[in-house]
Amino acid sequence: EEVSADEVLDTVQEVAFQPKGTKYKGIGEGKNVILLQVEALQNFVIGAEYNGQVLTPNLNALIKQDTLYYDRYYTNIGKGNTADAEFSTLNSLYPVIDRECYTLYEQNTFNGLPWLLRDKGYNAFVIHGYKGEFWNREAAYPAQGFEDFYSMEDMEADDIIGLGISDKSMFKQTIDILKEKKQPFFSFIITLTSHHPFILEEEDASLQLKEEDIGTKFGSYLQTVRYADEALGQFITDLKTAGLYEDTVIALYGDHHGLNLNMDDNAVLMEKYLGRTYDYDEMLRVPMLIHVPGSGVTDTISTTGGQVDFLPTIANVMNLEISQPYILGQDLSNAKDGFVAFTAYLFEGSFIHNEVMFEISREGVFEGSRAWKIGTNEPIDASMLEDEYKKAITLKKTSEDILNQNLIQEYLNMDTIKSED
Ligand code: GP9
Repeated sequence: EEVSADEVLDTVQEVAFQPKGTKYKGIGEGKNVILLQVEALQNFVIGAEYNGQVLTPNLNALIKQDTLYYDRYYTNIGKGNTADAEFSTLNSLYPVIDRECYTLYEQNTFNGLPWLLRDKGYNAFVIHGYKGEFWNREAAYPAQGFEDFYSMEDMEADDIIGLGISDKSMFKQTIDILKEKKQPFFSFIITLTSHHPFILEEEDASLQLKEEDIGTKFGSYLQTVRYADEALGQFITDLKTAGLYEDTVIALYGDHHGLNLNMDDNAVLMEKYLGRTYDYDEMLRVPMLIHVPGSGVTDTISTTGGQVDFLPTIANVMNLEISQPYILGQDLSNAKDGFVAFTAYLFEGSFIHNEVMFEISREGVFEGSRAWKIGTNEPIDASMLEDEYKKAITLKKTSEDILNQNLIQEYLNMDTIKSED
């Protein structure tokens, strides 16, 4: 049965209120925005070494200066993997498990990050080195607010790795595109090379793998992460050379896991590497950072959050006003209580609340669920967490109501009528 728009709004205000506070508000205001979604980038590689080598030297350097680094950030994708990571990030809504949101809600009205920046005079476009039609991106991007989409068909396919154009070539071509753009711009860039099954030619692979890791998904994954990090490092250097760096906010996050704990020998190899059980909290944890050159602001923010929180978080940094109420995430720079609900890889009702992870039973019912403390894997009595479980279900259900009834459109229309009166 359909819930009324008022009821949905009441629920949103009950379960997803915005924190008060103005920390880091407007520190990036007016600058260009480059948003990088990095394929399969998990958080455990950040600041880490493997076999005596630093895995992500360029990301580490970026985090050290002028960067807000959110280190308890999780992917909350649905069926649409990479595309749902985009969708949730741009709109602060939860995806669904039936199909990618870009197809299900292609015709809906949205008012996410591209629209908010366009309201401020930005030009918003996407760059991605794979087929434009994949995940229905080409068709879905106009409603998302993007004015242009540079896909594989629009770029030079001069260096192909795996599915499409290599990150190094894509970034090189991106510089040429950015140089031509009127500023301020919002460039959403989706990388590709660290895509499963993580295959690189020998000349592109610069890590020295241990004998026992050669040919494993774990070892190959690390190789492609290192490649993506090198591509990113070169991109930042090239932005500086092009005179585009100083006036550009660079935000970055991972879309989803690379190493599924239920596949290959990932669980065993990751446990060996991490020195503790590789569980869902680590598998679903991705880095997120907002780099504001010249801001003098460097901080690690450990409030739990997910892609659903990105929009309010960047809106605070860029001083953007979100004028419609259907926002299910919160500004992580000012929030104290962090919560994220999961849709894929775990059954609905699973969540992380601050330092506790809850996994609903494999039958999808509350009884028989498990919970543990993040970081130590110490078991926690899951039967105590029914309220949070209900909140996870409500958040998911509310997102579906908003999307199925196209409520953002209804709200924006109402608003236009009001202002015309
Ligand atoms: C393809 C890329 C990968 O365009 O974004 O998507 P995935 O298979 O990871 O969902």
